[in-house]
Amino acid sequence: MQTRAALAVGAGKPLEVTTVNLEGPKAFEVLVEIKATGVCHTDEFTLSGADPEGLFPAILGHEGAGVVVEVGPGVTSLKPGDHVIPLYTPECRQCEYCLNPKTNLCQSIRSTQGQGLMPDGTPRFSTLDGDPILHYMGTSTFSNFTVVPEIALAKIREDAPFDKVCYIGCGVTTGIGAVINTAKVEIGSKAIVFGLGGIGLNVLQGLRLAGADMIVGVDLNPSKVPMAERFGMTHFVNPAEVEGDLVAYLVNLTKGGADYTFDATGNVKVMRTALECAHKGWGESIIIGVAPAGAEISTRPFQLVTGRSWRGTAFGGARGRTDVPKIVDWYMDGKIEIDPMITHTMPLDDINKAFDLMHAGESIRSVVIY
Ligand code: NAD
Ligand code: DAO
Ligand code: ZN
Repeated sequence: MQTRAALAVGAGKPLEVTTVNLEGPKAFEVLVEIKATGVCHTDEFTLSGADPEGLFPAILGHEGAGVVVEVGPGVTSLKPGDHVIPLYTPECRQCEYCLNPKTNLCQSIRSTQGQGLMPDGTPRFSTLDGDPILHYMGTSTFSNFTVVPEIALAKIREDAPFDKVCYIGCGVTTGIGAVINTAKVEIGSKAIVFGLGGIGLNVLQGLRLAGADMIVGVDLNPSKVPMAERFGMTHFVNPAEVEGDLVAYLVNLTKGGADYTFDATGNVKVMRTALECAHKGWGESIIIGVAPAGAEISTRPFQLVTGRSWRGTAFGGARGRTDVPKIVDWYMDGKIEIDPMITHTMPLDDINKAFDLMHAGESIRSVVIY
């Protein structure tokens, strides 16, 4: 078949909205009509050329929602008409990783996914001239139709609006999951969230859901405050306005340090601050932000000797086929909010505007509606 898609032709170049060829699903694969997709910083990271693993030409996009059109041989868990969210972290339920309750990093299709290929080692997309086009994060949601492995699709309820729940495909699950699955925050905790963007806001609402008492937000941009308060922030700190040492200020504010801190900036200096303002003896600091290629974190080892721990999380520690449908239910039941964070929507033809809005700091999430 043919489908409209936004093609990433090379690093630093705008996406080209065009028609491409798409082969049907092979064994254990599913053809999905994408109805809506968020545009995330990770797409921008790859498109900009900053991602050392970025491959071109490719169809980017990893935050989508849509409907199953056709299933390949051997597919048993999905049928045409099912509503789904593609998962860049699959859940095969069989590999060594899936069988270990300590991780969500299913490895069963990791190597081909990283090469922009389907699990059989070939792409399904090609140009109208027949040249191969690579997949991205196993999802390629910047195409109206895409082929995804069965193990990388979460089946969701049919009354959930695609243009909102697509955000659960990355940002919502990453932020809330970091609190619930990774940190396992207890009722009454004190927490500090560094970075109040699309991920940090979801950490805030995860903390509110978990019953944290004190939720401190830290951001250099004070325009983030109204939205952050709406999502549960109880105190705001702008590092640019703190005189003296930021760690000492935050330790004082939290009366000894926070039980949990979260980095949602991707800045390694911020990650150090986050670790060091966690409470002596038990404080945990969770790294969510993805740092630039080659960047390294550092602290004095005594920070860890004295009981702080440093951890990280991918996709909020969520096992997508199991957890994503539950998060969709939380949204539909009013336990979490998504709508205010979707600040802009646009048709596929205007997808480059989503990147412009992101660069200008004007959007939290832009969503392309097909
Ligand atoms: P964003 O740009 O929307 O938000 C980042 C926020 O950090 C902004 O509000 C900015 O003002 C603030 N900030 C920047 N430097 C700061 C500093 N020195 N001190 C305090 N605040 C500062 O980005 P986002 O979409 O929220 O993503 C945040 C990070 O999470 C990115 O690095 C992204 O790649 C990463 N991410 C990780 C995962 C995962 O699974 N681990 C998933 C998605 C995104
Ligand atoms: O299993 O080795 C692996 C790779 C897991 C990838 C996890 C990616 C998490 C962060 C990327 C940002 C997602 C939008
Ligand atoms: Zn697995």
